[in-house]
Amino acid sequence: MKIGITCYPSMGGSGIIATELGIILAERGHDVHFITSNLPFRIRKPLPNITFHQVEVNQYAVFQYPPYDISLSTKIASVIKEYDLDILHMHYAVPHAICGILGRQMSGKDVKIMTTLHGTDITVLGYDHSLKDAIKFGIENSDVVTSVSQSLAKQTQDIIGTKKEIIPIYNFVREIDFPTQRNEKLKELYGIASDEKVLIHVSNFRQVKRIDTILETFKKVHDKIPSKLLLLGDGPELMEMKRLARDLGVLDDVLFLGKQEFVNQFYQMSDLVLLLSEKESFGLTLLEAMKTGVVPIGSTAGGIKEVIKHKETGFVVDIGDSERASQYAIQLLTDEALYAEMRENMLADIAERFNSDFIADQYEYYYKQMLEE
Ligand code: GMT
Repeated sequence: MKIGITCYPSMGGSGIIATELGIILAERGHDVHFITSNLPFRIRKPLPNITFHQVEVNQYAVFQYPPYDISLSTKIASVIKEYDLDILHMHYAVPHAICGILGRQMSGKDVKIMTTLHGTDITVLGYDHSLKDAIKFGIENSDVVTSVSQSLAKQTQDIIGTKKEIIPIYNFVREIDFPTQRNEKLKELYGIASDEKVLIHVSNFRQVKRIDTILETFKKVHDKIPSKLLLLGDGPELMEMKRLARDLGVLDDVLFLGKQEFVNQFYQMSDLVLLLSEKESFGLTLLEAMKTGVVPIGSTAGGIKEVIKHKETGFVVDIGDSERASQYAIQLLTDEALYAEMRENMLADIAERFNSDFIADQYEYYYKQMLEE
């Protein structure tokens, strides 16, 4: 099949999933065309059947807001025509689903469109009245719509008010990128003593991530157990969270490490991964850490409770409940047998439910189904 893929190419879960899926499809022999503003950052090696088509945005002085959406649609139309695409796979509803439909119309070809919803395109932007109808249009005019969790599928129908079928297909990790292994030596490199436990959180530091709850949880753990908290990522909450860490008296033991490319290495020195968000359609960071072998504690938000099986592969707590999160963390960090049992369950569950080939098969199945219609 000849497949065009559009996503946000910079760091972020939706871009990672779109790129990794494209790589798997290319490895399976499909012709993959990324139509994006920049080269997706996970493409690090030459792959013969992957082509990158850069969207160039006109910066003409009259434009207060350069028309990325129009340029993207035009590029999509030209790639459809030049390469005779069969499928367009648009990741994230805004503006990509809508641009896919416009691009198809401009091309005059009958290319099939799959849209994958990732999270805030529905749970945040779906409440914005300047966008809601456009999102609905994008969803209802796509041939197949998928979401990264069952929770997001349900929320989409409720928030957007559509009866369109939304098919949940979970995210996945490329096994090769996140080998299950520990690397104690890295702790030394970051000045972490060998007897200290390591907690990790990776995000874009927005309010929905509730890093305040992460810090409050860490404070309670730190009071009982020698430990460090690794915070990876950057975003609007960063300065405020540094202030909070100082107020809680844990600043010296919280390592603000900024954006990092090789997150897998940080997971390899971690004992627990925390994701206590207030909205989270899936939480790809959990899966990456879990595949590495790190046991998770998440919140009940969105799809997190589909990723973590409570008391079986990790723990889930109510949003904002740092007390309960710290109790579970202390339990896991002090009871080796419990930790080992959960880790084993977790690795087995990931291999079964979030296996990259198993997930790619599902996308391929719906591609074929669209073409047969
Ligand atoms: O919607 C966002 O916050 C950005 C988006 C992204 O591009 O990383 O994150 C969403 O998509 C990820 C990949 O499917 C999911 O793992 C994240 O849970 C989801 N974020 C939220 O729902 C807040």
